[in-house]
Amino acid sequence: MNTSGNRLDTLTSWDADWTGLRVVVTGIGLSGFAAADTLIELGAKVVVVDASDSEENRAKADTLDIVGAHQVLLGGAHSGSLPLVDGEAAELVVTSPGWSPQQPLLAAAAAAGIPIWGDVELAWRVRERAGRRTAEWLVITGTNGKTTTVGLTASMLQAAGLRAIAAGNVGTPVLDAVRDPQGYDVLAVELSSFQLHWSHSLSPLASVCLNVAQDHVDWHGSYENYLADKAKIYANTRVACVYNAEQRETEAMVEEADVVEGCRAIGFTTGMPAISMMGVVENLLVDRAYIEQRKDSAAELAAISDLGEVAPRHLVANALAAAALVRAYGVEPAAVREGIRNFDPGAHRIQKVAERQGVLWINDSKATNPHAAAASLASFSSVVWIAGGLSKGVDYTELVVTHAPRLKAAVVIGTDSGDLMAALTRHAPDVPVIAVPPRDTEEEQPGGTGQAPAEGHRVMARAVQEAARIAADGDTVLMAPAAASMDQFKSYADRGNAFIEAVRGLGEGPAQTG
Ligand code: UMA
Repeated sequence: MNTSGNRLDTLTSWDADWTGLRVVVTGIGLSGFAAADTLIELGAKVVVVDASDSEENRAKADTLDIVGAHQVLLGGAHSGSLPLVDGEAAELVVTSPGWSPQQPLLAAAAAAGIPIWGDVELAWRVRERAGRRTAEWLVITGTNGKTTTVGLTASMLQAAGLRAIAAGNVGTPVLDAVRDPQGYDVLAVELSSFQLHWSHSLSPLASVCLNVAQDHVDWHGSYENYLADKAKIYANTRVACVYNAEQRETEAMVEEADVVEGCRAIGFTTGMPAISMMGVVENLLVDRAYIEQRKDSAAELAAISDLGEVAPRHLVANALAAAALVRAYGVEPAAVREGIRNFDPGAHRIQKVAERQGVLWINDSKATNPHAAAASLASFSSVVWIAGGLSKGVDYTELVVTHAPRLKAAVVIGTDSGDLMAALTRHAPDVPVIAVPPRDTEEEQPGGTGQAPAEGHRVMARAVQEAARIAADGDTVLMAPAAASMDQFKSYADRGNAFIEAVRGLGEGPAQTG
């Protein structure tokens, strides 16, 4: 029986008594390292576990040893059972988001009744600290558009003269933002479904779930579990729960959420806004939620053209969601507009790479699930589609059925693309499919390392050559894989860069015909 419950209940600020708390931290990646480092600084007894004994992890382990970790256990042998901390059972596990609940160590902790927090839960608990400002949190989730929206939100806050940063799943662990010595007025926090699963007591000022579609089914066990974790974004929200008025599921999540008394529901739509919504009127982004005369008028926030030359509908929706969050904090319309104008959407999102002999080459490596790939496929009419990767257990039927008519051919990469291949064969039988095998023996260098990233770049080069053979004037070669990248690349950015490199390589000489 675990008796630490009462003690953990008192741990709600940096200045609480964390001394000697026995904690196992799982993972030594970005979030695990930040969690272990924080807990050590707080005086806890920390054991860190990670299945990978890589050189990078060993260097991190050395650093944690120096600052005072009790023990760092690297290698597969350690991640199957819960280690003791200084000879006694752990009182708490703080996990990295990539660790799924089915992972044996976490399953053992749960079975023993030991509480499991994510790094975000820990960050929430330590956000208040004597002598430092406490940042408000605006939290963002959704299957797609999180990173863009969190960037837009931070940009609008900064335009209002606030000290703000985009943190969380976007890349900077929330604990790093919380521990920043200068402190922040507001944090724009991107939360993945994994991070939400391991969060329990967050009470943000405003929250949004941008949209939902199938993703990460393998981690969560089912789509229903995934939705339930996404819905946690709204729990205990204090001022505004922002939902997508064009997707009923997100509104239902708000209706069912347990929020703080007085919290409002604010919708966003790319059409005409009803009362208590942000929306679009004659190419203007408008607010009909936070103004007094909302019954019969709306306030102009920005023009759609402020979002750039081409503003696809989902980008307009993301900007409206971000505006709804910052307006809940009290940011003025002028700063919303300036924040939009200052925002750089970043690479790898429907990014034009080249136009050669009438063929448009587009990198949408950020399309890591079918929902995101559908949005980019819909933007082009005759497509040679480069797709495949880590499927994460999603269903490709709808994507293939909907977009088969625009496919000239599909070039399939990835080590886990069986379901995608099957969907293409079944629902797009007239579309030629070229499979690029994961390991191309012809190109394997003797003595090569065989490491995933190098292999990925070779596979992408071959896929681009195949696409170049098929594409003709008027076609678009679209790399929108509808799958994660980690089977063959370091990240979606690495995959995008491999594509860009390969396309540029085509320009340097006649396309090879393989
Ligand atoms: N590990 C194990 N056993 C496991 C799983 C992982 O030992 O079963 C170890 C790995 O060897 C590695 C460490 O755990 O050393 C990695 O932990 P992690 O996968 O949680 O990754 P972090 O480096 O901590 O990065 C995490 C997020 N990663 C994931 O959720 C998978 C990053 O989001 C996030 O930017 C970072 O925290 C800071 O908050 C990335 C992501 O891919 C971008 N997110 C997914 C997405 O956007 O779809 C959810």
